[in-house]
Amino acid sequence: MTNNSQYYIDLENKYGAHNYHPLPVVLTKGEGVKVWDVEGNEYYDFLSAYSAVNQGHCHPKIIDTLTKQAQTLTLTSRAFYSDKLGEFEKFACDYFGFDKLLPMNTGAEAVETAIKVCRKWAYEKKGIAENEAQLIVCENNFHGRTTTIISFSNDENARKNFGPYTAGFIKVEYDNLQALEETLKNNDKVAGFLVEPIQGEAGVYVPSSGYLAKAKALCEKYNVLFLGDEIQTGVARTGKLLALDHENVKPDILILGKALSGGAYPVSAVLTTDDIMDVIKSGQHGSTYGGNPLGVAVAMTALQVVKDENLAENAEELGTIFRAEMQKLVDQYDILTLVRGKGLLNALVINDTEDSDTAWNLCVALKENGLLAKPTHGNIIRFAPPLVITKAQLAECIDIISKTVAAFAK
Ligand code: IF1
Repeated sequence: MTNNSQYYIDLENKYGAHNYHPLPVVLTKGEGVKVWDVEGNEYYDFLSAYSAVNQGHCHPKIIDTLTKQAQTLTLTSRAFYSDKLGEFEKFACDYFGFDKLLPMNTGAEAVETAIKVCRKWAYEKKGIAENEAQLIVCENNFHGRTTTIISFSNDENARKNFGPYTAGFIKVEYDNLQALEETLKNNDKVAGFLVEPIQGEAGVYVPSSGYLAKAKALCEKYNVLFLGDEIQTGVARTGKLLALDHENVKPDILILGKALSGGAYPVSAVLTTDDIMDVIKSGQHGSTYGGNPLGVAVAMTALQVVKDENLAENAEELGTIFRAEMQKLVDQYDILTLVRGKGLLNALVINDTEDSDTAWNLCVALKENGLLAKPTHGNIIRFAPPLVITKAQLAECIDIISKTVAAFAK
């Protein structure tokens, strides 16, 4: 044990795979919107573990449920029933308005589950010939890291030298209804359309107003399932319970992860109708830890907290303030190009070439000033604090960002 950050960084460098490039900060404690490093420095967390910690770090109610359930029963496997899983399934189905739920652990697993359900539906309900189903996905998507999911990524870094790739995916441009309709019209083998309501990894790219609703209508027209990946956008992040709620779109298959369990334990899920979920029979899909009592107990409390603390409303209100304040900076400083986002999922686009390290350097400077954020593709900084942030705290954070940008612009 030491309070020297470099010691922990060196350990990870020596013994860990080098599959990440973290900011040089070593965290040891979190509470609400704040985290602390091993040297005792305090920071506002403006990443929220990529929107998994919407309810704030170590939320007392979530940790209380976690602790109690951990002392009672943690894992049964699905070989037996538990007194928690059915309660969670009912709770989440009522909460999001679906008939049935299939629990998994990570986001990527839930995406895989949705793809499997969709393909099986295509063969058994839509009548597509075996092995011929196609899924439409969007360019610059991010849905996870499994071999199948990276097969339909166009991020070379995520994809290269991991082949051979899984077949059966067609890429269309995001936010382009014409491209979507062309593909649907010319291909009767399409089973589903998999889409992020806001593209996170691509740089918090918000599609044109009406895109998602019209895409859903096109899916209905061509008898294709609409698969909404709300792993990052869901559970109040964008100012509504689901980002699709902004356009009153109900996906045929809803994919959730991350904040579904408030950062305390990995829980993901796929929700859909009785008719669609009906294609999955005994032995055809599952996971040892999926739906375990500890995870589902935590998820129920995490969802309850979102309602009790009006996190969607808070995200909507504070997000509007945040973007207005960032817009002032954009107007004032050449170093910033624009701000965009919804609710408390926002991004500042830095005015520099894609391969410059300006966004990275700004994040290092923000860290020195007490705020943690991470650059994403193409010189963009994502800002996504826990949704429990107060107006006063947000004002402090805007101050930190303003000062940092001002010092940088000199
Ligand atoms: C990493 C990004 C965020 C997701 C959507 C599925 C998954 C994710 C829409 C898979 C995961 C993460 C994972 C994370 C970085 C991150 C991310 F920058 F890559 F895009 F959040 F913005 N669908 N997103 O965003 O979920 O299997 O990870 O639980 O470290 O790779 P997972």
